[in-house]
Amino acid sequence: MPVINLWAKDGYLSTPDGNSIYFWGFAKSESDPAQLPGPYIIAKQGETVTVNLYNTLSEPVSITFPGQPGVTAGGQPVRPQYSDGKLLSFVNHAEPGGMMSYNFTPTNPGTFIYESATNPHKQVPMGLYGGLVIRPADFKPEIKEYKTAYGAGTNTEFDREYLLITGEIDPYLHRAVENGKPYLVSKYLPRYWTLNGRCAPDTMLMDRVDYLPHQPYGSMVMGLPGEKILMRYVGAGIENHPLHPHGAHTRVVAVDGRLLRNGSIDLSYKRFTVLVGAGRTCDQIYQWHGLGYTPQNPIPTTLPNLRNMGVGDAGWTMWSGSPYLGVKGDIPVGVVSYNEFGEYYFMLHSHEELQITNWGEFPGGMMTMVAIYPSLSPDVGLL
Ligand SMILES: [Cu+2]
Repeated sequence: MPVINLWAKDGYLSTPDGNSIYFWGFAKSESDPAQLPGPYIIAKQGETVTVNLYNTLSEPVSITFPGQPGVTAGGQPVRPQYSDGKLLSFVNHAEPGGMMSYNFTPTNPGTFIYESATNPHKQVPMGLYGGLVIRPADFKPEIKEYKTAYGAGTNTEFDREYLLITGEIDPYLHRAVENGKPYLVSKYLPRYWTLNGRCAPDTMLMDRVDYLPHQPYGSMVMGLPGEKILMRYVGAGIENHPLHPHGAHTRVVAVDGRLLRNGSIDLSYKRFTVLVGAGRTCDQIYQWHGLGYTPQNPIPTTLPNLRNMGVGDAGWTMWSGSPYLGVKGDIPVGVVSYNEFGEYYFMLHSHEELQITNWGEFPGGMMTMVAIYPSLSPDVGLL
């Protein structure tokens, strides 16, 4: 039975334009830093989960688990909390300095969110949210037919998986909270848009880089040609985000943790852009095949001329010097190629274009890359 401890704390986020932003987040322990998003919770269908919330913030905090039936707090069914006749929390909360213990037994596999249910218009955008993945009861990652998002026989097998959580930040409102002033949601105007708590280009950095102690999760999607890459989108902000990866459509297999299937009829569908709504989740399978790609016939492209190779004045390029996946070719003298393995990159981003800036500066914000490698360790892309 998994027992997860979450500590509600404050800290400072880092943005690629050099800003430092006060936020609230969940930490793994008393000594770990608050993080955005909170620690991923991975549990199994039918197995009871205990989440212990320790509140170090100056106001009450609670956690709700949308999509999970029968959640209890302190052993009783959760219920709204009032103070002087006013609603304080949608579920039982931990007082400042206090704790609250929640229990639930997931009945459905899928991708979900967990988030604050106390002043959620303020506490969720401040960062009190995280992703929750429920494995199907028959999940067995070492057997292909049983490494699925929704159970054997549901056409949701995957080779690798990534959790991509969207969010936005209004730095003025975060500063107001830092200074003990009211959070006026009517003035909400985000300037930063995040994937797994980071703005591009930080989204493409590895997990747990030292210089982003409060933002441990990267969102670089990596895979091999033809692999089934499961992308679990979670909309944690209060805005909607039209996301798409380039290179291939995705097949949407579930929405809000519910499989798109009616009995024996598979209702999954292919889309280029998927709207990740506030509070919603969406599971999709991405497969990159290329235009006629096979290992024997790598890619039938012609070499672009030098001007179109993305060779910059700074002496760097994302061009490997060859049109073939995994093959390196000649590049101009003095130019550094970042395609170390001859891999391909496809952008994955919000199509609401202000959202791919950092305070108006492009590129940034809600953007990352899908990298298709010629070979890759099977350990990459596991939650
Ligand atoms: Cu695009």
